[in-house]
Amino acid sequence: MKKLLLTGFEPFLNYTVNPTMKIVEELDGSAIGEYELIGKIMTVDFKTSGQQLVKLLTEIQPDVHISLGLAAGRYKITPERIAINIKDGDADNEGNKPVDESIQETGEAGYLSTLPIRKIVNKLIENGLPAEISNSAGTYICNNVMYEGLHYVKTTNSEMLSGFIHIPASHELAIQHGKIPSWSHADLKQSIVICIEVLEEYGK
Ligand code: PCA
Repeated sequence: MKKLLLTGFEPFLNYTVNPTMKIVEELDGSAIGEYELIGKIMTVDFKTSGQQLVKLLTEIQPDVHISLGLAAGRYKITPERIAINIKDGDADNEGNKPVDESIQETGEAGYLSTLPIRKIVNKLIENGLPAEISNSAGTYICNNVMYEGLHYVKTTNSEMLSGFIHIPASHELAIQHGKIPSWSHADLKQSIVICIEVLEEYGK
C-alpha cells in the first residue's frame, strides 16, 4: 500500500478545540483506496513545527503528505495554492511572535502545492461540499508548515505530493467560540476523505 501522512494541529490562540485534531485521530490507521493513513498531531510553535514535519517526512517517506489546519472564519474547505517564505503573526503556543522573518534564509520566495488542488475542489463541489482554492495560507504556523514540507520536497528532489488544506470551524468550536461559521464534524471528515480519494483518480 502507499503511505499518506495526514497531520493536524493542537488547539491554539483562543480556539479551545482544533477540528483537524479529531479528523486526524479518527483517520489514523485507516485505509482509503490504496492509501494507508498515518495521522500525526503537530504543535503550534514557530520554532519547532516545521522541523517536526520534516522529521515525519524523513522517517515515514510517505507518497503523499497533507497537512490540515483550522482557518476559523472561513466558510469553505480551502486547499492552499502557495506557501510563502515569511513567518509573522500572532504569538504561537510558546509565545514566539516573529515579525517579517524568513522561514528558510536561502529558500525560494514561495512554493506551489503539488496536490491536485483544482481536482480536489471540483470533486468536493460535485459531492455538495463547498470548496475553493485559497491563494494565501497566511503567515502563521500553517503557512510555515506547508512551506517546510514543500522545501523538503524541493531540496531532496522527492516525488512526494505535498500540500495543505485549511478547514472551517466545527460546530463544537463555534459553540464555544462565538461568531464563526461552522461545519459538522461529519462533513469536515467526509471532505478530507474525498480529498484523498481524488488522489487515486489523479493516479498518484
Ligand atoms: N491553524 C493555524 C495554525 C494551526 C491551525 O490549525 C494556521 O492557520 O496557521
